[in-house]
Amino acid sequence: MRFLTAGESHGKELTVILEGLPSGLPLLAADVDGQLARRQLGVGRGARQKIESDRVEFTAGVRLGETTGGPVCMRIPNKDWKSWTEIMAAEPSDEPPGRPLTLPRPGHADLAGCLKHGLHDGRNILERSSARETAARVAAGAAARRLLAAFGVEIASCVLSVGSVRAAERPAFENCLGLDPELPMPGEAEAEEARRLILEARKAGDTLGGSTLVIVRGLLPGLGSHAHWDRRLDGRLGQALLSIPSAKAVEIGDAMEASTKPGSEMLDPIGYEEGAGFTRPSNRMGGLEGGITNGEELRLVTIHKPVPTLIRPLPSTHLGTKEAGKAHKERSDSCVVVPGAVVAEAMAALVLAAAYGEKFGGDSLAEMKRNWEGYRKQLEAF
Ligand code: EPS
Repeated sequence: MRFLTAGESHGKELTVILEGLPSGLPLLAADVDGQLARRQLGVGRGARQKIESDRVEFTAGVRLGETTGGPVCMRIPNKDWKSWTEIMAAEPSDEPPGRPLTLPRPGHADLAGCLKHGLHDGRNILERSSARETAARVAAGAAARRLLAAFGVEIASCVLSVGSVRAAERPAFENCLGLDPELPMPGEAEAEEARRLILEARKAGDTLGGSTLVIVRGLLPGLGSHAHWDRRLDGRLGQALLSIPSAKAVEIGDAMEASTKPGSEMLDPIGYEEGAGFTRPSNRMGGLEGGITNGEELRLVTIHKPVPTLIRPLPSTHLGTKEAGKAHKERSDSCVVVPGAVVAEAMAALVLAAAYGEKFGGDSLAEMKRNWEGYRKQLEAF
């Protein structure tokens, strides 16, 4: 399974092509729109989300409510495009390009992208590196999660920290459900303090980062492989999560704490119960051992940096004149951990759906199900 996205933040639309879904998978626009709506929420979201109401249109690969087995193509129009038709036009113009970006934002792709492409106007870099692109990923992720749901796999997430405020503990799957979608952080006092910090940062023209937790339950043991570096599922999930624009680090299970304690305290003992099979009293390894799922919940923490577009910008240097100035200001979010959790869910879903495809193969959902049932019987008989 693979996907490609195209589209600029203020271009006409975002497009995603997802290839590798089996035929016969029920998939509705409503499945995708529900996830797109979640991505638009969050304390700290900026004015752009008031303009957009993201909806998907399938243009290929879905017929009469089911996947055909061909590539699924989805488009998400940018409503804001109507204010950018000249600046973002595909055809050349005699006018100088509008709204150039000449003072790169520290922390964004602007400077590195301009150096790489030999540009003194970073507009093209801003447009494509914008986190607007994550809407297309969430659309692809929604289809992936539909596939996983057919195999009893469920995904939830929450915000673990915002700036210096942390949730008192890392929650269980059930405790991620029913949290306030505007700030899904466990613990009322902590969530309230996080909200206060975000609003304070916004008022000060500043931004905040934080961390999010994705939990996946219902995964069978045996996905991924210990046999080669690029088949290890921890590495593949890490790459997927680290590709989220705000992500700067990923932690699997309680890896940070595990690194400070002896193995005798941090590894998860192996037990056995008739009927239930192998049991683990703890899950500090976060559901992955040796690059393979072990049947426990998958627990993935993503660390998100503060949004680089500051309303009170940091010093920067003009790309042309090299004169000192203040970094480019663009309408932006003051904190993206809430949508960041939704995007992390989508990226995890895409990797896991691919892993299900690899292990259970099949051109149709029915064929995949047969292979999955056969493997489940193998596990039961173990
Ligand atoms: C975003 C849309 C963007 C930004 C934001 C994410 O739209 P605009 O630039 O028109 O406000 O709000 O992008 C970033 C935070 C970033 O750093 O690129 C979206 O739809 O998620």
